[in-house]
Amino acid sequence: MTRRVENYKLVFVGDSRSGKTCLLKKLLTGTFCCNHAPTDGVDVHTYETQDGERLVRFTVWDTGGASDFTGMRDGYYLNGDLFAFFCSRDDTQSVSNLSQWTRDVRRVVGDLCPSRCVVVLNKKDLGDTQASALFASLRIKLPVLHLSVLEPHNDVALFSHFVHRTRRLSSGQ
Ligand SMILES: Nc1nc2c(ncn2[C@@H]2O[C@H](COP(=O)(O)OP(=O)(O)O)[C@@H](O)[C@H]2O)c(=O)[nH]1
Ligand SMILES: [Mg+2]
Repeated sequence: MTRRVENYKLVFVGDSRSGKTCLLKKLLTGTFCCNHAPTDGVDVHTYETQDGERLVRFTVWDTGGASDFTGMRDGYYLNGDLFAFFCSRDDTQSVSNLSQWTRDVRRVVGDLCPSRCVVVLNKKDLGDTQASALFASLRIKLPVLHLSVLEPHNDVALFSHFVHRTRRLSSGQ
C-alpha cells in the first residue's frame, strides 16, 4: 500500500517537567511512566504511521528542558521540519517561558510556519490552574493542543495533528 515514505524531523521543545518524554514514551510503549530522570541533552526516537499511500516517519528529538536558552541547542533545532512547544498546567513559568522557546527556535530556523508548529498545553487532567489562566491570556499565533498524557489517545492526537498538516506540505499547498 505504501507508495511513498516521508521523513520529518520533529523537535519537542519546552520547560523541564512539561511532559515531553512522558508523551513520547506513552506513544512508543503504550504505558504512562510517571517517574523517569530528566532528559539529558536530547533523546531521539522514530515513530512511523501509515496515512493512505504515505508512510509518515517522524524522527522525534525529545530535548531536555534545562532552563538555559543559550546556543547549545541550535544543533537540535537545525533542519527541524516540525516543532512542538510544550508547557503544562501545573507550572506557570513553563507558560511564561513559551515566548522565549519560540524565539530561540526562530533564531535558528527562521520564521515559524503555523503548519509546522504546535503549542501543547499539557496536563489537562489538572483542570483550571493559574498556568492555564495565564495561557488563555496569551495571544498565541500558532495552533494549540490541550492534552493530557494520562488520557487515552492524547499522545496519538499530537501526531495525528502533524500527519494532517504534513498532507498539505507534501502536496505543496
Ligand atoms: N498530571 C499529569 N502529569 C503528567 C502528565 N504528563 C506528564 N506528567 C508528569 O510530569 C512530570 C514530568 O514529565 P516528563 O515527561 O519527564 O517532562 P519533560 O521534562 O518535559 O520530558 C512527570 O512526573 C510526569 O508524571 C499529564 O498529562 N498529567
Ligand atoms: Mg524529558
